Amino acid sequence: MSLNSSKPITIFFTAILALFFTLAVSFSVDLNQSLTYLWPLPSQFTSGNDTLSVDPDLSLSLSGNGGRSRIVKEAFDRYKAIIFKQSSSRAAYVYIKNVFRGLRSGYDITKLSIIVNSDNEELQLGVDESYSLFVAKNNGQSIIGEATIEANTVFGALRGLETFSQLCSFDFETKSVQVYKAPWYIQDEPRFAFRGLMLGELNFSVAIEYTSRHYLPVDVIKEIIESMSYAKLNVFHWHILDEQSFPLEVPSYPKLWQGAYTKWERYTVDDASEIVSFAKMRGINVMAEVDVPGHAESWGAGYPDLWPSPTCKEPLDVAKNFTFEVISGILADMRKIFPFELFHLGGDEVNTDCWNSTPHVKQWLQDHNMTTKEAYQYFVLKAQEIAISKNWTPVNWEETFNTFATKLNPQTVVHNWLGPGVCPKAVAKGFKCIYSNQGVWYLDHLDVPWNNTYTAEPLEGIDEASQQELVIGGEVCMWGETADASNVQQTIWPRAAAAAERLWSRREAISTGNITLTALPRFHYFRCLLNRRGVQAAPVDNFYARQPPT
Ligand code: CP6
Repeated sequence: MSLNSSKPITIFFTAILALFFTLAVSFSVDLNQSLTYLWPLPSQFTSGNDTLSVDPDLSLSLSGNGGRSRIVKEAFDRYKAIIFKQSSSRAAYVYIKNVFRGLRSGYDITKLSIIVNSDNEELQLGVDESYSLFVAKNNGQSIIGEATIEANTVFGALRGLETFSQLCSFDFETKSVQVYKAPWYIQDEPRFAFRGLMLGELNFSVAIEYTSRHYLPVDVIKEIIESMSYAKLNVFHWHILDEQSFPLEVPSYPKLWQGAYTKWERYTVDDASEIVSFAKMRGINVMAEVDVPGHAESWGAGYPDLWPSPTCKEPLDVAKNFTFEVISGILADMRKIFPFELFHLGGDEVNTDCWNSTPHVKQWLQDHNMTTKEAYQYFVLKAQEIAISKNWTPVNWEETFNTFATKLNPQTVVHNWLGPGVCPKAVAKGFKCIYSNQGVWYLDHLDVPWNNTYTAEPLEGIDEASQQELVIGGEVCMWGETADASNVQQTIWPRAAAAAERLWSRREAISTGNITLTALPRFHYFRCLLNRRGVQAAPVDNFYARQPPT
């Protein structure tokens, strides 16, 4: 048998898991009671009582059809740096009769085997992120080795690497990295396909300090994406444009980014592409947003014709073809940057009053026999058509559904934010839905305690299995009014992690029991893990959200 063949390993895992679950049941061992410092909680796991040491020169054996994956190799190197931050290489070279025979280090785990069954590295919604992870003492007979991750895709392997890294901790007594409670048998997969974090177009302008949003440098965005992978979040929703600023380069309409705060606070096409490929290396999709027509005033800085008039700069001019030509140009250019199948078209907070008081728009409405509300619908549907023609599935904030549900393209993904109510209604009408209830999942609401974020349930009020399936997941939102590069990470974390577990772990596993016992200690631990990895996550019980979990 060779390590390259995955079948025996699968059978082995299944047998071991079956054995352990049988034991767990027959001895009434309540797995929830054994504290496991993993976040988010895997769907199935068993542990034991062994403590294993891990070689700082841990080697990677990557096999299977995905055995040449750069994504996995680079991730292994990143995780190795994280795991062994505090310990240096101490392995000894072993020679027998002057022939180099390998590394002898006295460590229990010297090799991590990763088997990736498929070489398909396309990252889309619903990609297989499952993995199994096995960490045990080598009994001298095992052909598996000490630590093994098996996954169908490279993205499952990434999730397995994250879990493996969370099992490893530095022990200050022995000054070595240890895995406690081995042997570990973990079989894991996400509950929801869409587990997002939205980053609002954050401006802090070097020049205009009174503006309400903040620009974030590319490196800061990368740090945020990196930290998302620690919590197994997988969609970075980039709310890149808004009324205050248009920072993105659009080659088809090169004057658009004159709407940036300053010429130093912009993203080139290359910057955006780099963010997308950085995210992909971490199994994270980037969903870009062009929020029309209500949050687009900044577009007119370069092309004032997009404004109905100098006194009516928002919503964009519905009466001109030029408006839709520009949207089409922006989306055509963005399509080359953003391969993810979902594209966000905004559609929120549209106040159409000034359309009525602008003579040429008023005339157009009369000519087309439309109310302003119908013109809002006309605008949103036209934008949807453009996105669909570019082979994108449109996502819209919930106001579009609330205002003209039946007219929306049936592919539309409805993005909740106004309280908890819309997903049950949207899925009842056959639409897909993303849960982002602002009362609990808007991270810029600093007064929301972590446990409210944690207990929020995307499927609340949805009982039919066929309707539950239409909730593709949820997303926490980091709007940029109150944060810039100096505090964005501590505003995102740790509460984004509370939502991340809600979205990854099985509902039964995390919804039962007293979360003070089942989640809080692990949550504290994860917060510290973020700090150790250089992420400036705020304390769990912060000044604004001090009330204890109930
Ligand atoms: N910007 C845009 C915002 C918000 C929305 N869209 C927003 C509204 C209310 C709150 C937080 C954020 N700042 N473009 C709504 C989706 Cl409380």
